[in-house]
This record gives sequence, C-alpha cells and structure tokens, in this order.
Amino acid sequence: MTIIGATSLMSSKIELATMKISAVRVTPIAIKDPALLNAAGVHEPFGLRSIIEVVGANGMVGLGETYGDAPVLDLLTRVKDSLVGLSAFDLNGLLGMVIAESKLTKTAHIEMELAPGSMGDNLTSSVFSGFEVAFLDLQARTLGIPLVELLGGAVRNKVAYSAYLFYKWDASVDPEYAPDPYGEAVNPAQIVAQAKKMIEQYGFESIKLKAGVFPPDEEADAIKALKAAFPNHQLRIDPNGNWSIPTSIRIAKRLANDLEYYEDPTPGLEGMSEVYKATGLLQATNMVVTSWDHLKRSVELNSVQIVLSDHHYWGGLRATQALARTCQAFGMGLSMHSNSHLGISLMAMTHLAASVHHLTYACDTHYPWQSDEILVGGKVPIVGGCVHLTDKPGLGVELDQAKLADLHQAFLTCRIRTRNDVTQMQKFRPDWSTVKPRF
Ligand code: GKR
Ligand code: MG
Repeated sequence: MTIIGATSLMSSKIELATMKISAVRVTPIAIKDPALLNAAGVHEPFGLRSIIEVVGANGMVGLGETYGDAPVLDLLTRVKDSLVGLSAFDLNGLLGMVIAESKLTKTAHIEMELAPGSMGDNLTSSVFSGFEVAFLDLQARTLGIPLVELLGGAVRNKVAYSAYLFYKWDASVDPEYAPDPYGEAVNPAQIVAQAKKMIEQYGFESIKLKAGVFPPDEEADAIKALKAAFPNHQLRIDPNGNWSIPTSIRIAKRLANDLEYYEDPTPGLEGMSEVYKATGLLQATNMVVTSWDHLKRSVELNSVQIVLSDHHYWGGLRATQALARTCQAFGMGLSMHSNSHLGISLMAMTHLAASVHHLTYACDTHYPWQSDEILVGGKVPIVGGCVHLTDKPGLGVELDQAKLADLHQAFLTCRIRTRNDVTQMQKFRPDWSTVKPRF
C-alpha cells in the first residue's frame, strides 16, 4: 500500500515537473470606456487589453490580462510561440524568453505622455506580468488550489477597493461613446452624486478623486464636498503631477485634514520631495516610483511615503510581493494602482493583495467604469467595497469564448491601437496641448 502510494506520488510529481505548455493564445480586445477626464486629456471610447490563454499538456488553461497597446501586443505576440514546450512551472525560463525577445524590439521611445502614468519603459514587465499570471493560474488549476496559495497563502479573504471618481463628460458628447449610468460630472455637486451612486452599488469605504482637470481650487472644493457627504470615508486626490510646487503646497494646506494621502500632486521625485518637506502630508505615487531605481532615489529624497504597486508594470505578482517587502523595510506604505481593466486583472490584483500583509490601503480599480466583461457569469462581484476570494482553483474565473470573440471583433473594428488621451481631447479642443504642470 505504502509502495503504491509512494509510486503514484512520484509519478504525479514527474507529471507536474514535465507539465509543458502546449499552446499560447493572445487575443487583443477593445472594451467600451466612458469619456473620463484627466491631466492628459480624455479617455477614448475604447480601452485596449490583451487576453492571454496558456494551455497545458493536461488540457487546462491559465488566464492572464495585460495592456493591449501596440508595443505590448507586438511583444506578447512575438514571445508567445517560443513558450510552447516550456514547463508551466518555469517562471525564470519565461522571464528569460521575454527579455531575449524584448532586446530585439525596436519600439520607438515614446517621449510624450499619452495618458497619465503610461510607462513606455516598462514594456518587458507589462508583457512578462501577463504571461506570469497565466502560468501561475495554470499551475494552481493543475494543483486544484486557489492562486493565492502559490503566493504564500491568503492573509485576508477579501480585498478592499476604493471608489475611483472621475470628472467626466456625458456620453452624448460624441456618438462613439456608449451611454453609461453616471452621466456628466464637471463640478463638486456632480462628483458627490457620482460617489453616491458608486458607493450605493459597490459599498466602497474609500474614495479617490482623479484630479488635474479643472482649476485646483475647484477640485479642492470637490474634496470638501465629498468630506461633508462622506465624513467617515477615507479620501484621496490624484492630479497626476499636473500642479506646480506652489499650487501643490497651497492645496495641501487647504486639504491637510481631509486626506488619507496626496497622490502625485506635482511632477518628478525632486518636486514631490519639496512638497512633502513643506507640508508633511503623506504622499503616494504611481508616476515617480515605477522602477527599483526610482524607489532608491525616492528613499534618498523622501519624495513619497506610499507606493502604488501595479503587477502589470512592476514585473508580475511575485515581483510585487518583493516590492511590498522593500517598502516595508524602508518604512513606506503600499497601495495599488489601476488602469482600465477587466476581471482577469481584477482577480490577479485581488489574489496578490490578499497575500500581502503590508498592503493596508484600499486598492484602486477602474472596474466600475467598465460595462464589458469576458468572464462566464459576467462581472466579478464587488460587495461591501471588497472582492472576495473563493476556494475555486487558480484565479477562480472562466473565460466566455463568445464574449471574447465579440470584444476581439470590437478591437478589429475600432481605430485605436495605442491609448492616446491627448489626441482624443484634441478632437473636442483643437488647441489642446500637453503642458506639465498645467496649474
Ligand atoms: O485612467 O485616466 C486614467 C488614470 O489617470 C490613469 O491613466 C492613471 O494611470 O489611474 C492612474 C493613476 O492613478 O494615476
Ligand atoms: Mg495615480
């Protein structure tokens, strides 16, 4: 009996060790996006994502999601076939292949910021992270365990997200935008109405206002109005580096007692450091610390006290765990950034956040702004402001192939190939240009 048990254990070990990738599919999709305003301009009517399916020799499929902009899609597409034959457990082999292929890439460096926080220099990480999540999902499905177990296990069984408010136009501004339930938000009263609607539906307990759009005092008035309407919620404001140092210091003084943290008020590590010295208000970033080099310099200058992690550009789930440890070592807090995304990314963010003790802030998510989904059963539920983990294997979600095909068709017919909020704004305001900081 013992001998049979040992033999079958050994053979299943061998099966796992030789569990090869038999196919990899990368499908670009376009998802409807509302006219959300930011420092760069306005969101286009579609956001781009890449959906990754990694098929194992056991027939199981691991899922991943990452950016869908042309440089990312190009590198994903060029790497994917070289992964066939690799062990689903060989994440270092995967990294080596992505790095090798990216060295052959001649992507022109993007000088202009196309959207706030768009990181042209994090291409390799954005591609690796999409595959890494799919590999980990396949590993976990093969083992019959939730993905979080591969990250060391869950330290919490639900992950809190924040209500991510945007100034926005009504869809009627252009027939290309699909109608959305929120309508226009261009003043404090409409921002409060947006928050009420979102919080009523999802139960969020923290609120983030995307700022850098209207004159800073009007945006500070919106925070004051939110504080009056939601006295017990944590509040954040994020002008995406669109305020000068004096403006940032002045607004910090107005909002000192209202904010949980001040996110990217002004450009650059040096600028952020000056604002912190003058105000003492905790500062967070997803713009000035997006690599290990930046982190080192930020520690030297004390520019930011909270890093917004994002596995899509920090190099995957495991690299983001390392970032968490590093932040902890330097006494820095950790939160989480997002860009327009669907449920596979949301679940990857959730499994990651559930595994990190140090992640004590509610995470950002654009998910309430997305009406499209490619998952069986539709959208991932957000209840009481949280996404709950389940005991389903892997990420815990399944792909609906018919919905994937529809959104791939949307990609084929939409004109967008790389996100550009600046040129989209120029459609409405021909004289619009990138000025940083604008206020
Ligand atoms: O979706 O407009 C947006 C955001 O401004 C996004 O581009 C940022 O990367 O959400 C991000 C942020 O926190 O800066
Ligand atoms: Mg930000």
